[in-house]
Amino acid sequence: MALYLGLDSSTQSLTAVIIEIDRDRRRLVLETTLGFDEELPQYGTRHGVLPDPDPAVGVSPPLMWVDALDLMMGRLADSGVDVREIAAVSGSAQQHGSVYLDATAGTALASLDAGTALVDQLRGRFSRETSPIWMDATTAEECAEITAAVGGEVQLARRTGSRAFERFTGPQIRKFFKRTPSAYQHTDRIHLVSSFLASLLTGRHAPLDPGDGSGMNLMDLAARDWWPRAVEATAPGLRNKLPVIVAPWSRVGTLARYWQIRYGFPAAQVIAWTGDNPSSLVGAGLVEEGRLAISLGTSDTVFGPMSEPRVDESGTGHVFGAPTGAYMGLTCFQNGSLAREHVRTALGLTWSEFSHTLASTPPGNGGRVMLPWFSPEITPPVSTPAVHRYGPTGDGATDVRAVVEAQQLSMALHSRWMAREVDTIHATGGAAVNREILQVMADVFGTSVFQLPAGNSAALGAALRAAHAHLSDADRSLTWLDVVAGLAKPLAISRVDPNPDRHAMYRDMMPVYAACEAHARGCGPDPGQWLERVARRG
Ligand code: XUL
Repeated sequence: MALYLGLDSSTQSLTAVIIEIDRDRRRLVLETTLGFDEELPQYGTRHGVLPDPDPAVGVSPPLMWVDALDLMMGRLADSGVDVREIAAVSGSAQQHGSVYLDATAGTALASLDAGTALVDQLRGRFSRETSPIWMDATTAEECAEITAAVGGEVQLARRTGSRAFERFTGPQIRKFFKRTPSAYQHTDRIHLVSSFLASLLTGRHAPLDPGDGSGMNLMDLAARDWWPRAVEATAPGLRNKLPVIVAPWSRVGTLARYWQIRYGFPAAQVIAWTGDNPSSLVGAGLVEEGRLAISLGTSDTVFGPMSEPRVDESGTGHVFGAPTGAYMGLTCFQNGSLAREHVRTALGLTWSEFSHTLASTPPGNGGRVMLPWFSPEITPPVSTPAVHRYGPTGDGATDVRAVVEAQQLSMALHSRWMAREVDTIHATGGAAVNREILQVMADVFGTSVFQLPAGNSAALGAALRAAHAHLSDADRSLTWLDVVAGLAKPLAISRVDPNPDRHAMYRDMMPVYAACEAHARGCGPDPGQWLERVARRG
């Protein structure tokens, strides 16, 4: 029997998935999640983020991720699963977030003492106590400076896969260097959350993979290595503080003696960690072009595999490296689950009442549109949070439909740059269990939508990537399709088909929705007359 462990450190929680892959057996053995706010309240986070009066600030305590990893590994050892059978481990983490370590951290990692909690051995070794994460939108100035220094937006997007984004690691590093030069000077290593957690597993500074590396505005997408011009434009001496970039299937070490002695894990191989979205690509079974995945998590993301990088020069989306060695396109929306939750709690509804309300309101919402920008939005770029409403006044029920329709219309509109015919969508993330939301998705996109068997496709993807790397050693002909078969296949019974009339209605509504977005952002006329037409049709 061979077991593979996948971990995913997301904004709000840490999930572990263990799978078994044998010649004639493949199964999900265990999936378990640890919520940061609930299980580690001493860090004072809300939804995994430190509260701040400025909605543009998004930072988390890196020690909380250390504590969570230790807690989770202990929990796995006590779960009844024979962890000694784990052959390989990999993981993923929220993208773009960065961890700043001083020069003592390398020695601490190399000499971890199994008798002392991990968190006590890492405390005091950070040159920056908090980590900026993907929800941070405070680096507009640094984005402009880096863009200008490398020769403009188009050049930056062509080279790195994305124009400058405020949450991307390069602009965040630049801001740290400008605001606190001595703390920057004192920084020996800057990790992504993914390579930081891999370092804790192996007991030495881990490299990072091109999938997560391409979310930094620092990596040359084609060369899969640092782009010197962007690195120099970001901060002095940065090259020496960055990890090396390795192929996504690389072994970056074995589980350190800390994990072996403290919890009884074997010296399993540790495979390079990546970002949650690249890992989800594998966990959603999307190892070849032709299908899209939509993840409904803290962020909502639309993504799909690309055999060749088709960079979005309009500046909406990103091209990242994929775990298969190819590429992936992605568009990210910040107002995902927290916006849905905002509407639900404001109305005092349970999730099942939320679904029921969605099902009982008319598609098109009688010409009501809401732009649910409860926090700053990434797509389209909105720096000051505000909820905009258009069309007739509604009640609570119309708000439920409005938030879901706006999210789906926005995803369909802003993923067009990926220029693909979509015939099937694989839905993942917490809200993918909600069939009423999947129905709106199917109707807006005009395609069938399937739900995936594992709740957390990033953690499942990590386990599958660990298996791929380990099994490829013995069988060089092993394909990615062989690896994901049976485990990352959508559930046939979960299929939701689009209704042709409703799809036609949403197609007509799309330009009206786009006009509302443009008006709310101060770059378009009042869409009132078009909304009246939608209302009459509904
Ligand atoms: C992707 C992004 C988010 C985070 C969330 O670009 O910013 O999806 O990865 O974990």
